[in-house]
Amino acid sequence: MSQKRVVAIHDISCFGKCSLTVALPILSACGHECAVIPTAVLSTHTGGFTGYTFRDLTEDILPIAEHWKKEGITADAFYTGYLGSPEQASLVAKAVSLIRTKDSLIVTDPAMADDGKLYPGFEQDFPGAMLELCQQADIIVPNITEACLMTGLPYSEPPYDKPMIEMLLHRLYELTKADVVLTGVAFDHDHLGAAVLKNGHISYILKDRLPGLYHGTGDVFGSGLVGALLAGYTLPQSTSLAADLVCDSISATLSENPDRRYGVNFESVLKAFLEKL
Ligand code: PXL
Repeated sequence: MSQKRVVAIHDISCFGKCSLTVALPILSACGHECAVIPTAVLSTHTGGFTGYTFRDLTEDILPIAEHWKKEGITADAFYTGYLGSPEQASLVAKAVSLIRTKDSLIVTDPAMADDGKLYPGFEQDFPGAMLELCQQADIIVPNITEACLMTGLPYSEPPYDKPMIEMLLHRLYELTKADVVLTGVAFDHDHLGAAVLKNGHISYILKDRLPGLYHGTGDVFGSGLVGALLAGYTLPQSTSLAADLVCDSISATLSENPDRRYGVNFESVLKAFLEKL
């Protein structure tokens, strides 16, 4: 199988292990080429740090894609994540349209919210912009909060019941026509995982819940998912492999780093992930 090229479109948070500093190492370790369109450079992510710098790269998004287009550079897949504004979401959609082929796989994580709240700095217009970006995707990877914001269904705390999860999955499919990997699914206090809707079929991938909530696990999950998909695994199989990568990363972090803002030690468990691929 020839090497796959994925374009990761996220910010660079210089410290805090999320977005591109997670996508690049994980996708490269999987053996895929990972080209990037950085959308902003922040000194840290916005989840718990204050006073972070933010260098906006909105003006570079389209010129990068236009240059690649001229050079004939294209990609097998696109993986988009955290974006800084509604304007960036629409420019990313344009950039992807410019360089995609009809066979490119587009995976969109509408990373914008968690625990019932939008991330700092985002306004109420952001979910609509992310929904439009999701409409271009083949696979979307929202958490429960993001799913509620994009569908307009009310957010509630876990545990959930199947009718609520399946309603979210079907509403998201109706709105985007994309396959859905819904994360943060929990039916009891001891298990946590994802629900996958593909071709009208729902699968649940639930793992033992670990103590500790760490920043950046959504990006470890998304990167593992894209890595496994490009290695030829099905969507439910890739979801399970990515969920294991997150669980192993959290286990490796629990004893050594209690500060959730610093992210997880995915580096120490990548070898085991790759052995399964
Ligand atoms: O992991 C999502 C993410 C990525 N990038 C930045 C963030 C966040 C979540 O808060 O703040 C800058």
